[in-house]
Amino acid sequence: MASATTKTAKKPKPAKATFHDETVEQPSGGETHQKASDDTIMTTQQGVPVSDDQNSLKAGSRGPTLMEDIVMREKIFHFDHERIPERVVHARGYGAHGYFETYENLSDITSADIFQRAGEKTPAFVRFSTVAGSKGSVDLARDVRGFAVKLYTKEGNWDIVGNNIPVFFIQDAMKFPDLIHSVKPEPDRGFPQAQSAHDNFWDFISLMPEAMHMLMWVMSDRAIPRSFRFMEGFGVHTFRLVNAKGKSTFVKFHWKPKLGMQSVVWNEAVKINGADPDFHRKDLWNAIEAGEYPEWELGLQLFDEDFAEKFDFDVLDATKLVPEELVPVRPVGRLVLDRVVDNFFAETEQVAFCTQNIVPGVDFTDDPLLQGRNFSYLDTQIKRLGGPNFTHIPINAPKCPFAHFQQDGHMAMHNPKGRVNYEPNSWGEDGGPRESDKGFKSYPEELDAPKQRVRSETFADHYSQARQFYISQTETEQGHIADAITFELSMLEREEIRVRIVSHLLNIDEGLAETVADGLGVRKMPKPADAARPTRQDLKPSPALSILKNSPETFEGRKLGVLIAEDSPSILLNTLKSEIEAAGAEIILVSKRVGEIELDNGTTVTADFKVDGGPSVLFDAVAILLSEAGGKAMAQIPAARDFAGDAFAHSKFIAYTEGSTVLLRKIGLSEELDEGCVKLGDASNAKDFVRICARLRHWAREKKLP
Ligand code: HDE
Repeated sequence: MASATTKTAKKPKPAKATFHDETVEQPSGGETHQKASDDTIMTTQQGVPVSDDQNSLKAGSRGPTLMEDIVMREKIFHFDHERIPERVVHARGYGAHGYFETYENLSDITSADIFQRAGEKTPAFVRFSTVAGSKGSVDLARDVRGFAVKLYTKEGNWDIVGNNIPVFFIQDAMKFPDLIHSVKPEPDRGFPQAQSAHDNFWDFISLMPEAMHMLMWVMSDRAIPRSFRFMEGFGVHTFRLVNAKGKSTFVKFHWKPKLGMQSVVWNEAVKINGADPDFHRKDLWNAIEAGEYPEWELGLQLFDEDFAEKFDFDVLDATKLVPEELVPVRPVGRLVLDRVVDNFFAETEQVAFCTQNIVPGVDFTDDPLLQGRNFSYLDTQIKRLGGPNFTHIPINAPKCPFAHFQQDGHMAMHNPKGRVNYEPNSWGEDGGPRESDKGFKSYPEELDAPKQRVRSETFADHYSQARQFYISQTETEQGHIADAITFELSMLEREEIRVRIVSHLLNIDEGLAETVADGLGVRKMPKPADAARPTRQDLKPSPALSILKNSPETFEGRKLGVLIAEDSPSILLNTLKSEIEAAGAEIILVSKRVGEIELDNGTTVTADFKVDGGPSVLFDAVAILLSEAGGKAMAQIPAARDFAGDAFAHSKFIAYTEGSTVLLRKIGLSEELDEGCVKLGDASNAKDFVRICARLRHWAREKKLP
C-alpha cells in the first residue's frame, strides 16, 4: 500500500538523502505538488509567505498586540511545543548514518536477507548514548554506553539495541525500574546528575549480588571511552539465528572497532567534562565530516543448544558472557558510519529503537531481560513520540516496501489507500496485501512448564565471571578498577554501604577488596558476602576482556596537541605534522591566543585553540614546541602549566624542546621526565616520537606517580 517516502540527494556526499524534499508527498490520496516558489521565501506552516518576521501586529506603534496576528501566534505556539519527553534512560545520545556490508553468505546459519549476499550494503543508523544522565548532561560520565544499530534490511528493520559492555546489571526485567531509579538523581534533592557515585546506586547494587560482574565492567576503563569510535559494542543477550530449514543456532553479537579500543583515565574524564562536555559527539561529527569514517566489524559467537548446555553458566542469563577463548568471534561484515545527520532532532532524537524489531532468520531466546525489553521499547516510543505512528517518521520507516491495514491514530502519514482496510477480504487483486510463506516465523521452541515467579538455579553464580573479568585485566587496569570503586564509595554518606561492597569484593578478589578497604579507611574487614555459589577459582583469564592487552598499536584516528608560541621551531613542527598525518592522525595547534603565530623562520601558522580552550585532556599525546622565550612566557600562564602537567599525569607521550624545559621545570617535572617524554632536537627524533605514540599511553609512569 504505502511506500517509503521518496528522498532526493541534496549535497553530493556518499549515500546522502534528505528528509526536506523538494517533492512533498501528500498523505492519503493527495497529489504530489511541486513547490511553487523557491524555499528562500519564509512562509508560515501553511505555506503563506511572511512579510515581516521582526515585529508583531499591533494597534499603532506602541499599542497592544493583536490576537489577529496569525504569523506570530503560529510561531510562538509551535515553539511552545518543541520539546518531547527525553528518553527515560539513554537520554543523551548521538547518531549517524552509514551502511553495513556483508562479507559472506551465511544461509547455512540464517535466512536473514542481510546475510545472503557477499558485498551487499544495507543502510544503517547508529545511536551511541550514556545511560544515566539527562539529555543535557556531559559525555564523559562514568557510565555504560548505548550502542544501538538500526539496519534497514530488505525484509524489514532489524534493531540490535546493545551496549559497549557485554553483560548487564540485572537478570530479570522486573528489576530495571529499581536499577534506574537508584542511579538517577535522588528523588528528594534532584542530584547528582549523570553519576553513579551516590548512596542510592551503591545501596541498591550492594543488595544485588547479580550486579557484581557488570559492576566490575562499569568501574573499569570501559565506562570512560576516549571516543565512540574506540569502543566495542555487544548485543548482550543470546539471540537465535534460524536458517531456511528451521535450524536454530545461538548467537552473541559483537561490534569490534577498526581503530582499536581506547579509554581515558578518570581525572582526565572529569576535566574533559569541564573543557568540552560534547567531547564524544564532536569527535564523531568531526571524524565523519573529515571523511575519516568510523568502522566496526560485526562478529558472531555461534554455538548450538548442546554446546550451551556444557557451559557452567546459563546463556539466558544476561549477567554472563561467553568468553571468546571458548567460542571465537567470527567476523561477518562491517559497519561504516559515513554521514552525519541533517537534523539532530528529526533523526537522532526521533529514532526509535526496539528490541522487538527483528527480521526473518533472527529470533529471541527466553532471556528474561530480553523478554521484558521487548515490551518496554515499543511502549516507551509511544510515550516519547506521541502515538502509534512513529514508524511514519522517516528515520524509523523501513526502506523496503511495506503494506498492512494498520490505520489512523495521531499523525497518520500513510493510511491504506482504497476501499479495503481489513483481511480476509474478497476484493481479489484490489484487496491489498496478503500473508506470505516467506514471512516471519517464530522458532517453534517446545515449552511445557508451570507458570511461576522464580529465578532459575542456573543463574545463581554471581561472582565467578566477575573474578574472571578482574583477573583478565593488566595491572594498570586493575589499579583503575580499584581507584574507581574507592572514589565512588568515598562519595557516599553511609559507611555500611561501603562495607557491604567490600564484603562482595572479597568474593571476587581479596587483593582488590583490601585495596578498596584501605583506600576508604575501613578498619575492620567484613566477612565475605553470603554467596549462593562459591566463586570459581579455576576460570582462566580471558585476554579479550582487557583493553590494554588488545592495544591497536596505532595512532590512527587520534590527535596530537602541539603547544606553540612565537619563535617555535618550524622544522620540528613541519616534521611532526607530516609524520602525524602519515599516521592517519590529526595535529592541533594550541597557543596563548588563536590566530596567526610567527615561527622561528618567519613563516606563520594558525593556532586552533587558545591554551585554556585547548587543554591537553582533549588530545591523545602532546608536543611542547617552545623556544626559550616561548617557554618562559608559557611558564607564566596557568593553563599552559596545566597543559603540560595534565599530559604527564595522564600518562601521555610528550615531546618537548630544550626551550620548553623552563615550563616543565616550573611544574616540577625536570627530574621526573621518563621514557614517555621525548626531547626533540631534530627531525629524526620527531619521527621516533610519532612512532611511540602508537602505544597510546606510557602506563609505566602511572606506577611512579604518587
Ligand atoms: Fe534499554 N531501554 N532497557 N537496555 N536501552 C531504553 O528505550 C530497558 C537494556 C539500551 O539510542 C529505552 O527508546 C529495559 C539492556 C540502549 O535510542 C527503554 C531493560 C541493554 C538504549 C529501555 C533495558 C539496553 C536503551 C529508553 C531491562 C543493552 C538507547 C528509551 C529489561 C543490551 C536506544 C528507549 C537509543 C533505551 C528499557 C536493559 C540498551 C525504556 C526495560 C540490557 C542502547 O525502553
